[in-house]
Amino acid sequence: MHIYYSDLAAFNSICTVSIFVEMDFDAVAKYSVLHAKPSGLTLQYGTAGFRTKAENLDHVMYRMGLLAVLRSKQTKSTIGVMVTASHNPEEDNGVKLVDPLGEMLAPSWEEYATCLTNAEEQEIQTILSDVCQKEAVSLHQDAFIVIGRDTRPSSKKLSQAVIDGVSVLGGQYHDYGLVTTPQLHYMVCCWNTQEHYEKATVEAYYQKLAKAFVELTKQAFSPGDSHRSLKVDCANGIGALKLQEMECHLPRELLIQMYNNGTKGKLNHLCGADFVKVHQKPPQGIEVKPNERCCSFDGDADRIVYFYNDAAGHFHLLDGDKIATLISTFLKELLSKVGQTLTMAVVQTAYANGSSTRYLEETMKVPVHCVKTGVKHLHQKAQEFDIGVYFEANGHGTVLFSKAAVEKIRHLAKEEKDNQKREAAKMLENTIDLINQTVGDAISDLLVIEAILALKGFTVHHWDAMYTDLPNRQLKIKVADRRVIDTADAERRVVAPPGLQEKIDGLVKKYKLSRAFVRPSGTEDVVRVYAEADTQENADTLAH
Ligand code: 16G
Ligand code: MG
Repeated sequence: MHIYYSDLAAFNSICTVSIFVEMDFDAVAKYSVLHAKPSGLTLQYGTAGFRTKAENLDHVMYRMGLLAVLRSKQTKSTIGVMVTASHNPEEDNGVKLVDPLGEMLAPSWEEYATCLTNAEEQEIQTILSDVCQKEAVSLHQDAFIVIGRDTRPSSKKLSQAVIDGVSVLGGQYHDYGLVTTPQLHYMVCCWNTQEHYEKATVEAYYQKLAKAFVELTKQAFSPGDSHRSLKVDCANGIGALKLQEMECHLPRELLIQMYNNGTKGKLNHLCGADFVKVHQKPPQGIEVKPNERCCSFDGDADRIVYFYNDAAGHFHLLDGDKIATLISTFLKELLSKVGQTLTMAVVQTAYANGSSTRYLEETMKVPVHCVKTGVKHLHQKAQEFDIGVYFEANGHGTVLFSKAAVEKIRHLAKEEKDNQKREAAKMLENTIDLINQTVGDAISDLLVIEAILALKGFTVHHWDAMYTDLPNRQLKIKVADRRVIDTADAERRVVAPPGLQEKIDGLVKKYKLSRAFVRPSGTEDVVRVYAEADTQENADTLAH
């Protein structure tokens, strides 16, 4: 692994011998001018970091480079900076910081990020000093930052601005260049927990996943079997490049055909997981034959949804809820074979289809918890269990295994005398190795899902038939100030403005199997509406 120093780092060592002891504010100021903030612009570190038009982000990137160095010094760990705007249009971009174990940035630091981003140039110094003081950042401590970016035309230049910020504070860095968001999260975790994870290279990531996939599916594929083929819509994004690299390591029994690989279409335009989920139809650029299993990644490959058209030409979506159900059913079956009483739960948000919740609780007898929208909330809740399966309906999710559960499973996979139990434990062990536990990962999730379907001998139709989604509708509405809406109970109830919840309750009562909520978006200046009911017509009317 090489560590790169930019010319700025060299500049620092010449200009300020004392860089590791105190901040070189002259250099910070000099480079702040080169990464000037457009006047009057205010941004907020939201659910998934900063996101806006790429042309307004140069100063944000530079300042996030600065902040990443302080966070790295404070945590005495490697910190990640990912340049991406996920499923947003190509003209947008964004950035988020990744904390030591590959998780989202701590909330108090989100506030510093917002404050630093909106500061005028002459205030930067004070804010940096304040953060150091409040968080007891030791400037003597070394800082190491890993950086990644998606395929947007603006990403390369913006990640250079991050590097400027890192270097001006004397931080060292490694630029992974083009990677998926979950790959960068995984790399951060590798750097900080080297005894548990493989080497912090993208190649090692492929090898680890491929090995686990081959081991897990050993019994599923027999020689002479026909291929299991899967069509993947890569949203014209980074997922195409990285899935292609992954594919070289996979067994030939799994035939992956990639579409929207970025050579023709525009990123996220009429394709990708968000498009498919929101519009409930197949993406452009892919020919969907009846009953063919297809899936869509989003622009930075941290979400995946499956879909197919049935023989009558009807579109079927298998979203994050269906994925959570498939995975948790599989895990529960293995756990009962192993004969272990490990706690397992599924974590969802208010967007989870009512049918999925009912199926999990009533048929599968798996406890379900509902939390606020946003990966960090799901991740946190899932950590409370030996096995926490979390998915947002939009297709972002993963499975977390507690340290104790991993140890127990690995021990059984080696030492258990009963053949059947040992084999089940081995399958659990391979599932642990196949899943990216740092964050939702489209490539890793795809492999987990394909392995389970192959092992169960399931077609996409079998999987879909586990339960039937209630018809639902999502709308977004522009209002003067979305912040007047305040919610409680994991966003399922409105507490302000007064009277609104009563009105919603009154409407919901008019329909069967109905449910509805409104919440202010954390990523766009809109209010979101969700409604479900017994028929599509009723769900639509209720939402409107
Ligand atoms: C972000 C979140 C996603 C959430 C979505 C909600 C992360 C990494 N991503 O994309 O989890 O579902 O925002 O957006 O946290 P909204 O608040 O605009 O509905
Ligand atoms: Mg994404």
